Amino acid sequence: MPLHRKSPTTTARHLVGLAVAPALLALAAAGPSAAAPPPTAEKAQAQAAQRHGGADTLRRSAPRDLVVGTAVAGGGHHEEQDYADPFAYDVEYRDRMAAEFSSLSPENQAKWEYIHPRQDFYNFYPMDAIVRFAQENRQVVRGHTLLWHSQNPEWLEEGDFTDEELRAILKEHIQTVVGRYAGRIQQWDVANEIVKDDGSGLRVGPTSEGGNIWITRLGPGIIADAFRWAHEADPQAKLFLNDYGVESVNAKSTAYYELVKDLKAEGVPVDGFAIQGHLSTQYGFPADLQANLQRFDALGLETAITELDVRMVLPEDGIPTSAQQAQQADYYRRALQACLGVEDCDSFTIWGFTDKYSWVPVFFTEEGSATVMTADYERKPAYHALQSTLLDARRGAGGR
Ligand code: 9MR
Repeated sequence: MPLHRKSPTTTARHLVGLAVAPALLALAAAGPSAAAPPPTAEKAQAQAAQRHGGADTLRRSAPRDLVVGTAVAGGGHHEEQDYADPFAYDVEYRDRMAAEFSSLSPENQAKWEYIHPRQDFYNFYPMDAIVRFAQENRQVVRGHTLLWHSQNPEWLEEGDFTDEELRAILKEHIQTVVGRYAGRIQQWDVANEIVKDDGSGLRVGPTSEGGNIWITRLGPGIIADAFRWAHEADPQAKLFLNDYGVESVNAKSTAYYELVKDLKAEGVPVDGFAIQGHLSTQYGFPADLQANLQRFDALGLETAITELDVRMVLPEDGIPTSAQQAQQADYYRRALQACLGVEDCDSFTIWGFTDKYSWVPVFFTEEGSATVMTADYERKPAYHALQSTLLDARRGAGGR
């Protein structure tokens, strides 16, 4: 499969079509030392790049029309671990994140329970810090997430609200959060994981059983409203549906395919379909990933890989064998190739880049080693697989 991306003509069209802060995207692609950053950021960048491999990074290896992202560790499972908030306190982590990536996704910091912990109070501090860091380091940001069944605050789930009140609460939240970061977010995961795992329909049901409170109480029309409100609050941001288990052409991804067609037919401002990509080497690689992305691309949507990691069942000593490492590298490479092979797949994000902070061992007791760097930031074969694939694409595309 040629790893090349688009002809110069389509690229130009494509970039023009990117209403989302094109200046931001160009800067992110150019890397940390492009243009003139503020002096302090420039100095910090240079030092970080010096310490961690200079130009030898993922963002510097990528074709210019692809951003390479990571989740920014903080909140969620991190709060139960024996370390301080990684993003706030781990300097080496921050340096490497600046040097390696051109896109950042708040892992938990923009979820309802963090950013809106009480009905009358928003805690913007952690998300503000991420957005500021991204600006200083010439990175774009993916917002995550606005309408989800999980990580909602107690006041919301336990509250005694009428349907009308709930609708007003969602609208106010979206307008407030999206509005606050307007112009500074490249893509928003507006609706996250809204389809049932078996693809049989939307997540309607009690919240205790994974039901989506918004869709259950307000009906499926609330999805279109959420996209409309987000678009009003930030017309530049690209608005996405995002889910796991939709890597292949299967019942769940097909449910999204049908949903997107309906939303587009109604004129709803949905711009993209994102595949999370939480993979495990104990299952086969989803060989039809590119074909699946392609069918959404053919509907006129942007696509993205938003949360890639590749976990594995570890041997007793906890150290992956070289065969396991090679298999993991192969999965990372193929996931990236699938995105590179689809014209409007412009955003490729891994869900954390070091095992030091990965969510995987916390949620899957037997599995681990899911990211591209060890806990000591050593680059694994998976890192090199990503880097060489990016470089191939860059060269194949005439230096883009
Ligand atoms: O990585 C996140 C972890 O820190 C949280 O504890 C967890 C709680 O559900 O959510 C993790 O992130 C999820 C993401 O928001 C949506 N897709 C699945 C991710 C992994 O569970």
